[in-house]
Amino acid sequence: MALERTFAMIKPDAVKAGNIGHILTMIEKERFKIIYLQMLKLTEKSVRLFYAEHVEKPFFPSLLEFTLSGKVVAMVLEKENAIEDFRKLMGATDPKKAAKGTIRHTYGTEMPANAIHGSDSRESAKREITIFFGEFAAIPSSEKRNAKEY
Ligand code: DGI
Repeated sequence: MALERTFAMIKPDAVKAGNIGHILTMIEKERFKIIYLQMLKLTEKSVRLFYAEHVEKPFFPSLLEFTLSGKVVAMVLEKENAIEDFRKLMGATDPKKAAKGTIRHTYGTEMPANAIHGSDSRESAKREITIFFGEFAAIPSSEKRNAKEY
């Protein structure tokens, strides 16, 4: 199976609770390679772009406030089948419904504070990686002649 990249983001609830290290450990234990990583505070404009599909939803104001409430850790992860495997490692959107052993079950609390984001398709992975790290970052190492990213 081909290498694939996904976009992941540790959300402000997990950053504030001191769980960056624990979450990175779970990610690395599952053999995802961290290709890019940046800690930053989002702006309202970037949240509206990132969550474009949700801006009209009733929960968007609370999602916006939550996402702006502190720093996040944005990452590009690489692995075979990365997108689907990372969704499994995250667990269901609502931490109360997420399976045991998943990141959201372990570190999420109550919606929208679910600790982690992960792209839900190839198309969204490319879009989200490009927003944070540029188009080059979305291309897997196996498709690059000179992969010097890690
Ligand atoms: O891809 P996911 O993060 O699992 O889920 P999503 O793309 O449907 O929603 C994006 C985020 O918006 C999600 O991580 C938490 C928040 N959210 C989604 N549905 C609800 C919600 N927040 C509240 N308060 N209520 C919702 O129904």
